[in-house]
Amino acid sequence: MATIVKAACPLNCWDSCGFHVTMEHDRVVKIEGDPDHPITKGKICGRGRMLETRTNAPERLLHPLKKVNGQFEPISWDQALAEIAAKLTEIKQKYGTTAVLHSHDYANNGILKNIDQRFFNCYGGVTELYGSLCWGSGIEAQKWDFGNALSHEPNDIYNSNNIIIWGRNVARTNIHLYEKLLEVKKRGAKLYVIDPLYNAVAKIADEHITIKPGMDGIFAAGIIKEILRLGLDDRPFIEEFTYGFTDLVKLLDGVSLEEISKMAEVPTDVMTKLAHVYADKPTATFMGLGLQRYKNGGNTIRLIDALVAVSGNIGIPGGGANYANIQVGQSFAFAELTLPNRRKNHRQFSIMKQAEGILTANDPEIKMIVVTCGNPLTQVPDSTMVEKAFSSVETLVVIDQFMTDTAKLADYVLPTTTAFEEEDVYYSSMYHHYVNYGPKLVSKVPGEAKSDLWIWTQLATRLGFGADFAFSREEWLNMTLKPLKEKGLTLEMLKEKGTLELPVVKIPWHDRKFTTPSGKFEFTSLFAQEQSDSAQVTLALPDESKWSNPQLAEKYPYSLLTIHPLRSNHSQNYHLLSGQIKLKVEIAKNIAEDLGLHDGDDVRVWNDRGEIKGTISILSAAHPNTINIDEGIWRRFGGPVNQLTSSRESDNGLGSTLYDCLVNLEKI
Ligand SMILES: Nc1nc2c(c(=O)[nH]1)N[C@H]1C(S)=C(S)[C@@H](COP(=O)(O)OP(=O)(O)OC[C@H]3O[C@@H](n4cnc5c(=O)[nH]c(N)nc54)[C@H](O)[C@@H]3O)O[C@H]1N2
Ligand SMILES: Nc1nc2c(c(=O)[nH]1)N[C@H]1C(S)=C(S)[C@@H](COP(=O)(O)OP(=O)(O)OC[C@H]3O[C@@H](n4cnc5c(=O)[nH]c(N)nc54)[C@H](O)[C@@H]3O)O[C@H]1N2
Ligand code: SF4
Ligand SMILES: [Mo]
Repeated sequence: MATIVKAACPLNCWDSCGFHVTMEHDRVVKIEGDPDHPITKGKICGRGRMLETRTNAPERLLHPLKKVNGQFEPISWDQALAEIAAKLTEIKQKYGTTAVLHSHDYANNGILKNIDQRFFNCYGGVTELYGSLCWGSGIEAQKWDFGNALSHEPNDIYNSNNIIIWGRNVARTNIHLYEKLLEVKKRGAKLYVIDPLYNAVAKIADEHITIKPGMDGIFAAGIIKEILRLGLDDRPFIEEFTYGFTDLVKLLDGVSLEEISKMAEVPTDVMTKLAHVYADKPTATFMGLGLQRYKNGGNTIRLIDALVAVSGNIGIPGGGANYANIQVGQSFAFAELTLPNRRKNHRQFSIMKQAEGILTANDPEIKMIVVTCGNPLTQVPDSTMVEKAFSSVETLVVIDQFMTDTAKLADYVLPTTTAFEEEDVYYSSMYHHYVNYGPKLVSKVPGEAKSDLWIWTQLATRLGFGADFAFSREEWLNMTLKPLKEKGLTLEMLKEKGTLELPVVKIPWHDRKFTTPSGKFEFTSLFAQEQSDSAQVTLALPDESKWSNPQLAEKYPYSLLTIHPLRSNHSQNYHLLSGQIKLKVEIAKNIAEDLGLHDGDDVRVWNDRGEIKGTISILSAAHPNTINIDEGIWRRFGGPVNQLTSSRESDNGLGSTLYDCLVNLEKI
């Protein structure tokens, strides 16, 4: 008999949806939205629904595997754990614990997925990754400007006169914001989309502004210039609650609107128009993560923040510089779970440059890599280098559900459970402020798959710190939810309702108490000044553009974006999609005209880092000289696109430059 149970989406996504899962004979048969979820209200996307396929897929990894003479052989858990534990012990004795690299990413938003960090801290501290391929530059930028990266609660959008969607592909990546946009538009709010691609949200906009990739900071500077020229700025806010305004004015005086227009490839009157839009308060700005994956990513977000500040749209209902909502993640006691003070040694590589780190590390060299919740062979930039690095170490251990490109390289592959096969609590610090409960729904998991938590507990026991892992799931969760309990929110309440509203600030900075060193919004960052000399916001450029590197732009005239796929969360679904998967190279109309290309033509896309082959699809309204190839595609389907991308870090060192990428293209 079928039953319907509440559960939650585990995927790394803005929306963090509530689910209704239909169960039959201990099997997940269907996934739908939970109509009672206050934000997601019964609507979910195809990636969520496909978790049923992921769970029941015949391609699931069923047994621990060991590579012997280049071939995988199934082995028992006992053997796998004993051999991995023995290696970890030997490495610790011979080289020290930092000879182990823990490579991880964001594949699953479960709180208990962080237990791997507890393991490595108790082991003694390994080489960890810092920064983020995803959102690192922008978060750091907002820390400098405001003191934290906070967003308005989703329903505050009903207070906005105007909404600017700035480089966020909401119809694809943040579907509940898209739903809200449809609603507020009906109520009369105006919608502006700034994006090089004419994506599905641009289609419903009152105006779509196409821009040269990577030029948004400069473009924001142009809008600020117009606001100031027209006297549309919020002078009382600037005078009382900001620091460093004269530095900003000096910066803007050094560049003309015409120069900005030429570089951003947007007409000057668009900047004038947007100056009026920002002054017609409240105007809400929703930044995406795409626009900060450039060398100048931090400065881009800082200039957009500055625009929101100068126009007086900070701390007011319906306004905001909405980028991430870090206060959601900050609601939990992660240090209790991960025990950072247990590590004795520590070394860090940036997540972007993990391959370089592996290849050049000495004292000690990297002897072992353990991959959890990540697929670096497809997702990390400069994949040729990543493959070289990951192939170079003595022992590579990958914990995954499927035989990914990364898993194929491994010496040991450990099969893990999917979301419905274990209990966890899911949250996302990207959009809304609700935390969801995910019960264990399937009692008999396929093959010998085990949860990540079980694997770490077993290894801890074998390495002599099992006592640090002697807790039940309930105890682990209570440990991490302790700060909520103090506010009257318990795990029992969460289990009962399926979701809980976190006690976070709904209109950030409404009290004008910024958590920067000056207590003000900082156009010039005192926090950054303490760390480096990059305190002042600048009109920084991407690394790969005709303005910053004309020779390169001559050789590689097209900007390559590699945005997130519609039907997969990154690399997670490609192998499960029906039909033949073809690598689609989407190109702006002018490229097709210049090169005489037509839909369906086969092309080669290349730069100094690598090449990719695929099939042309012409985008009639994309910004000239722009190309897109969706990211995440596996090697066997023609990927990964990261063969073309650069591992450089962004200006503030914490973000990627995945979209800061020039290429050339030819018909084959
Ligand atoms: N379907 C789907 N949804 C997802 C994911 C997925 O893989 N698939 N992944 C989830 C994750 S982890 C994340 S981080 C989010 C990301 O969510 P988004 O930020 O929405 O997604 P991205 O694909 O990173 O890029 C979004 C947009 O940025 C635009 N863009 C790129 N460069 C520039 C630029 O220089 N200027 C401007 N103005 N726009 C630019 C692109 O054209 C694209 O429309 O999505 C989440 N949701
Ligand atoms: N070119 C380009 N590259 C990009 C991006 C881009 O826009 N363009 N986007 C970047 C962004 S925003 C992000 S967030 C990263 C994402 O990068 P990743 O997090 O590495 O990508 P995913 O494909 O989501 O997941 C990686 C693997 O985790 C496995 N997995 C899923 N659940 C679990 C689990 O519970 N336990 C374990 N052990 N494994 C699990 C999946 O099967 C999958 O193989 O990619 C980045 N890379
Ligand atoms: S992937 Fe995102 S939108 Fe889709 S079901 Fe999961 S949380 Fe919701
Ligand atoms: Mo991401």
